[in-house]
Amino acid sequence: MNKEWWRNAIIYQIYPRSYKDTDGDGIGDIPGIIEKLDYIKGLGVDCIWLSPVYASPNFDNGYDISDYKAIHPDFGTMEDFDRLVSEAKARDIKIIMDLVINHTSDEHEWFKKALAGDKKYRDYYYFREKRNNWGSFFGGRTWEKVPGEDMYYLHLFSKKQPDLNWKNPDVYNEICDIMRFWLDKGIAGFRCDVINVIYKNSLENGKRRLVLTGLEHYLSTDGCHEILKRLQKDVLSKYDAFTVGETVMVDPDAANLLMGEDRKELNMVFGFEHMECDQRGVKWFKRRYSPERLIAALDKWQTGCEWTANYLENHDQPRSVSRFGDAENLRKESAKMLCVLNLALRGTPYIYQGEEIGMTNGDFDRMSEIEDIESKNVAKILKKFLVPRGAIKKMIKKTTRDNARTPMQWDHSAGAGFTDGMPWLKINGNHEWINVEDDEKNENGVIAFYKDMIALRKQSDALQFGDYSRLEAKKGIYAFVRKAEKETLTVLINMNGYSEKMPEITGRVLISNYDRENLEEMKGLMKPYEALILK
Ligand code: TEU
Repeated sequence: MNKEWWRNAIIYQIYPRSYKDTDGDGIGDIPGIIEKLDYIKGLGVDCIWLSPVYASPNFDNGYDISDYKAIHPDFGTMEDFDRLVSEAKARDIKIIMDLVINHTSDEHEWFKKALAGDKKYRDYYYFREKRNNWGSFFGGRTWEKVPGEDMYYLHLFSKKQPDLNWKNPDVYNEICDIMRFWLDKGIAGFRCDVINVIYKNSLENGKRRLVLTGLEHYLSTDGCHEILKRLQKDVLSKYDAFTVGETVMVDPDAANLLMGEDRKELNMVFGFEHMECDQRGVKWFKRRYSPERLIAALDKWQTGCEWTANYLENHDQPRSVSRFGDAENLRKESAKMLCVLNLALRGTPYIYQGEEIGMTNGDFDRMSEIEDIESKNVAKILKKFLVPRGAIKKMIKKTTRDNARTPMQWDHSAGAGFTDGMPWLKINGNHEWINVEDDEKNENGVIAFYKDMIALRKQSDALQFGDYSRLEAKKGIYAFVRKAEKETLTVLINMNGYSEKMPEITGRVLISNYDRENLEEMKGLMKPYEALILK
């Protein structure tokens, strides 16, 4: 295995809309990110993944791009972006951008021309007279009628996000050109949005499934592998650029085909199986979270893949403390435990903004406070099926992507230090006691723990590159060994919300979320959400 920079990098995801607003419009912006670069550097971050900052009508908050080479005015200007890259570089921080190429916005020039009847651009998308039965990722159907014509276009996501036709060589060339444009500006690579669904083999009807009928016609197709190889050869390799793919519905075998070192496609992928451990079929139908199921999914990927992209949060997922910990009574302990989990597994760790202070799910009271297009679509569908209002609200509140998108909590002031204006999404009331300023003052704060854990990881060969093997332990206790040539560390995590017997292990405590000096004081028991690393 080569030790490329991205293997031992700590990657921090920024959702720009919610990070830091400097002009009082209630929306985070690029100057805000620049302001916070020293903070980010201070955590020990090596690379920022920037969620979309491109021009967009924002129906899916930038994942619907109307101009790939322009910065959304909400976020600032191209000069601001260039300054961000150079200021980051001055601090030795790399930047990767979101590459959303399965679809464009319906307000993209290409689509507008296509709608106006321009043949060339019609072929950039999928226009058909007959619809198939495919289901959308956001619920409902995937074909939208073209006004005034007996014609429909395909959209796997919202109707504001028409799918690009990757069989068309012009589309390929356009995207190559866009990638070069940003790489020439000095970015280090891309996070590739839903990259394994871009190439549709056929538009035949799919086998009926509870969710995502049609999947077999576009999931990780040979055409997709082919495109990824070509992008690597024609563009990415020329810049030595890094890619992490967001890959839906893959298991480790499928993931390996997208990222194996010999495959020359992607460097790593985000899997979803561990994020699906608390759901039945679809994420809206939650089942009781069980640590064993989460551990099983993580272990499956750790053993099934040479390398993984590790994450417990992102802009699409509820907050991890609320989901896998106890946000009420043991918030800091759980946040620190999840930090150990995320950073001690083999692979590259991704930290989502706010995770480093243990931010919790949004405290939404009313459906009208929800902004997310997916949640709104799903609520509409549930209503059609006569699901009672209360039940809909409960489902949405638990699972909405807005849980992760509430503004970053910088301090306890009214605007949370995020904005002086009206925030675009409700600020969590708990910013009064969960915020960067207060946490940083506390030597037992979550941030301090993150810094320690990142520092520990950086000087440990075992944590950065070592092998992984799981140890036998009680239910809900995740015990594993990371072993490098000259170093062996044991990671012990009680993911239960209750005390549990600890496995028989000896060693010196390197880090502990309960401030343990040694193992003897534990008397064989691990406290709820207790995590340690031993040498
Ligand atoms: O997400 C793709 C995706 O399939 C899911 O994460 C999705 O958000 C949802 O949870 C399915 O139920 C990516 C982006 O991360 C997301 O923000 C975009 O909305 C989506 O692609 C479309 O570009």
